[in-house]
Amino acid sequence: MRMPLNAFKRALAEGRTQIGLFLGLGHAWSAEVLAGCGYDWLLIDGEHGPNDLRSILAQLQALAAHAEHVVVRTPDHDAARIKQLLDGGVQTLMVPMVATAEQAHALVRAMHYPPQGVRGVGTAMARAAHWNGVGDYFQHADSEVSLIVQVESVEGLAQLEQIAAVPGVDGVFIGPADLAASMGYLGQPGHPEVRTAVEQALTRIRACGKAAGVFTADPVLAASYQALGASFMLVGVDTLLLRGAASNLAGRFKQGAGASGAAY
Ligand code: 3PY
Ligand code: MG
Repeated sequence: MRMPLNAFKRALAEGRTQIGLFLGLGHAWSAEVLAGCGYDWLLIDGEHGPNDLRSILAQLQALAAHAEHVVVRTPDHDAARIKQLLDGGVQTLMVPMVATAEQAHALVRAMHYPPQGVRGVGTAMARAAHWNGVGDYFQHADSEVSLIVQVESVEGLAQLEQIAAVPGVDGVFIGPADLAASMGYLGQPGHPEVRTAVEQALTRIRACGKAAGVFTADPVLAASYQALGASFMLVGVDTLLLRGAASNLAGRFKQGAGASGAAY
């Protein structure tokens, strides 16, 4: 048995556009429903979504037969949790709240085996290695993992070039909601100053030669971010799609129904 290649990592390196969807419902069933809809990647959200290791594993299993690349967003920077997710078969991690190059270096170390990193060895228990069934696992494990760091604070923007330059960081993803909060505009990710900061950040990331990513549920904004060089985007959230569709249906029959809420 051979180690699967990380097609998403290659797409980011080659600048091929990757359109993705947030999975926040936290269940294998809904994750499987969303497979085959046409997205290039699906993000299982362990930061805000109601997920633990077992629910993430169940979603990975449900999505294994499908073409979408599955990325998992961690709740934090914990190296032990990162080890469990990699052992569970996640190849690409998105890590929130990265504000310094030191943090990015520590995350890269957590994802790599010694001597480059500090990832512990436990392939007998690892789905990623098909429980020692992948003969060449150690040859390829380090090169097939991929790290996306989220920069989403004023502090992080100040160190953007240094963060993007860290070897092992494959992409930098701007989080407009947290960035807005950090800039003093809590709940206003579409505020003109936040939008300008996002646009400048995307251009700066591209100038560093790294893949630039961002979330927006607004297709017009998504197109303008793409024009600025964003190559991987999250363009929607499963919870909001469900709520929006359900609210709109009710609105066709009942007055006062139909509002689907904010985009994120
Ligand atoms: C944010 O907007 O803060 C996110 O983390 C996702 O886009
Ligand atoms: Mg965020």
